[in-house]
Order: sequence, then C-alpha cells, then structure tokens
Amino acid sequence: MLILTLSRPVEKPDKIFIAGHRGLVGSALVRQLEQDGFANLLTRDRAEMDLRDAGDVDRFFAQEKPAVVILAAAKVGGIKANSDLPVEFLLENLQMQNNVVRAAHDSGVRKLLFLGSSCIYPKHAPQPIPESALLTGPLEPTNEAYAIAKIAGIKLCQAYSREYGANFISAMPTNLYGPNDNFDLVSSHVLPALLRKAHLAKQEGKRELVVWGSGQPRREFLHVDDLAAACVFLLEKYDSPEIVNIGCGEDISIRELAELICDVVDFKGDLAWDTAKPDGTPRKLLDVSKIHALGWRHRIGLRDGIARTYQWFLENET
Ligand code: GFB
Repeated sequence: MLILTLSRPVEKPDKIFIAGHRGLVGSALVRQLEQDGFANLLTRDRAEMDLRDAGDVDRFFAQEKPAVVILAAAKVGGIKANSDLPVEFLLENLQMQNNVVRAAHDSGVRKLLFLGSSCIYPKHAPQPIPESALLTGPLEPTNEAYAIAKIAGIKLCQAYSREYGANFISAMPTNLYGPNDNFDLVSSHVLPALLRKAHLAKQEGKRELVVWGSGQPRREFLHVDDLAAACVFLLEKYDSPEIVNIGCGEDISIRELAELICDVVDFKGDLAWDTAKPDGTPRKLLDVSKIHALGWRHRIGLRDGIARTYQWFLENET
C-alpha cells in the first residue's frame, strides 16, 4: 500500500541529528548547517552512542526525537582497506544504517538523508554514470562489500518511502576530500595519501614518490564543503526516494592527480609506479545532470581544493 505524507520542509529551528559528525562528511555538514543558520544541531560521539548497537540508537531517538537525520556515519576507507576488510565494511555499515534508518522511522523523523557512494554503480557502467545505472551489472571487486552495504541502505530508504510514505532521500557523492579526512598512508583514499606522501618526500629530500597502480584509472574529486552544500540544498528542496548523484562532472587520471599534488606541495622529484597495487575500477565519473537541473552546482575547483586541504593538513596533521 502506498501511503503519502505531506511533509513540512526542513526549517532552521528543526532539530537535526548528524550521525558521524567527526568524520570528513559529517564535520563539513555541521560547518555548512551552522553557516546557514540551523541552530538546533544534535551530535553524539562514538563513546556516547555506538551506532552499531540497536539499543543505544533506540534510546537516543526515543529521548531526543530529532526532526531530521543526516546519516553521514560509515566505515570508510581507500582501495586497500576496502579489499582487506570486507567483513567490517559490510557488517558495520549494515548495522549502523539499519539501526539509524529504522529508529528514525519508528520515532517519527520527518526527513532523512542517506549518503551512499559512487562505488554502488557497476564496474563497467557507462561514463558519465547516470543514476539509472544502479544494479545493471557486476560491481568492482575491491569495494564490493562496501557497495553492497550502501545499495542495501538505498533500498531500505526507498522501501520505507514506498511502504510507509517516509521522506527518506539518498544522495550518491563521488570521491570526496577535504578537512578531517583520513591521511593514513595505508587505509586512506588516494588524495589524502598522496598529499601526505608528497609532503614527507619533500621534507625528507627524497627524489621519488611511489604511487599505487598504473596511474591510468580516472576519478572525479569533489571538495567535501561542496558536498555539504549539496546536502543542505537537497534537504531543503528534494523530496523523492530516487537517488541523486553529487559530483563536479569532471575527472582526471591518477597520474594527473599525482602531478597536481606534487605541484601544490612543491615536491620536485619523480613519480614511480607500484603496479603490484590494484587499480580498482577503471573510471568513475558521475553524470550530474540531475542535480544541475535541480539548481545546484559545485564551486571549489580541484587545484584550489587541494591547496586548501594541504593547508589544513599542515595545521592539523603535522
Ligand atoms: O582513492 P582510492 O583508494 O579508492 O584509490 P577508489 C583510487 C586510485 O588511486 C586507485 C590509486 O587506482 C589506487 O590504486 N592510488 C595511487 C592510491 N596511489 C595511492 C595511494 O597511495 N593510496 C590509495 N588509497 N590509492 C574507493 C572505494 O575506491 O573509493 C570505496 O574503495 C569508496 O569503497 C571510495 O567508494 C570513494 O576510488 O578506487
């Protein structure tokens, strides 16, 4: 049965719970929401509430009764962490999202935004990847566990929407970077990893910087402040269970990214390629025509975004 609810728009005094507020995405969301005048933000540290624990989550929702939820909490990592830890990526993401989405519905949350990932799309999806490519082919094996968990999250939100009329929406960001990212050399994504590598290589006077894979794969990178702006835009303007891609609409090769990072960091040595490491999916560029048609576009160019992130890294991670 289809139950339609006439939902009130998201408004400034609404109590908004940001799950995962310490991470790359959650912290950017808090900054953006505060800047936009949302004053009633609700956050919980991991020590206060374990999102994998249904009891913890139920108690929190019963007590706080948020009006709006943004689910930015997730177990995330780069290509190596994803391929080494499929159990944790599958299980912990399913646990967190199942607990939060169910509790949100049970406690009467008016609107929920679920954050997916561009890795939900098939490995050989058409490029740029339209939203309609979901579930049309096999996934990239290095991040299949994470992708399956995220697809389950999308489907759960759509099921709540269809069965109970819930206003649960889902956005699919492309590869993100910015402040509060994980800059670990092993478990991180490529952009923060190469920033740290180039910084260390420069400091230590090295002649060479080792980059994983062949350098041929292509990726699209979006500054997390742009993502946060897009999320607030969707919260205020978008009320459909159909997924929406969020990206900048341009991609570059990993070789070009490495060269750009060396330039920003001012490392003048050579690049070397560790081809024993996986390339992952050959290309991941989102079709962003849907969010453009809705009226949103990114603002931060890649060089500027990398320079800002390097500055943040220097101030916070060294
Ligand atoms: O960012 P990344 O780890 O993840 O790797 P994915 C992107 C590309 O950069 C791969 C290469 O071709 C890597 O081999 N690369 C080069 C490096 N040097 C490095 C390095 O030092 N560190 C890392 N990490 N990569 C992830 C998924 O895929 O993207 C997640 O595993 C998620 O599930 C995320 O979807 C957005 O773009 O390949």
